[in-house]
Amino acid sequence: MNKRQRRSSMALLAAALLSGAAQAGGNVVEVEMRDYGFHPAELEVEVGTTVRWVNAEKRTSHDVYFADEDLGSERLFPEENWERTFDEPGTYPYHCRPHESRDMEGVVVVVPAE
Ligand SMILES: [Cu+2]
Repeated sequence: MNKRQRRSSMALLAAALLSGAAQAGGNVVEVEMRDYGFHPAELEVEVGTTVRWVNAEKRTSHDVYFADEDLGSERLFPEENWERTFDEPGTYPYHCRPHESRDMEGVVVVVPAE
């Protein structure tokens, strides 16, 4: 391998590493909690994505609770946030426990990475 070939194979390797990082996820997608709702309430993400729920209210606190898995956040006060990374494809419904009676709910649909 001469110098020029080596340089071009290094460039290919770097490109491969970069695209690999993108495909492996690592993206963060935000869901806003405001007006007693999740925005967007329905979200589709690729495996490996982290979803960050941000409380955008002025005063009200909320939480994020996945009842099927008995997993979720603590009470989130304005400007606080909570994250979950999704490593398995599937449908993940959740709701806000303090406002279940107001139908404050959402769903994350996790699809395989392309
Ligand atoms: Cu709530």
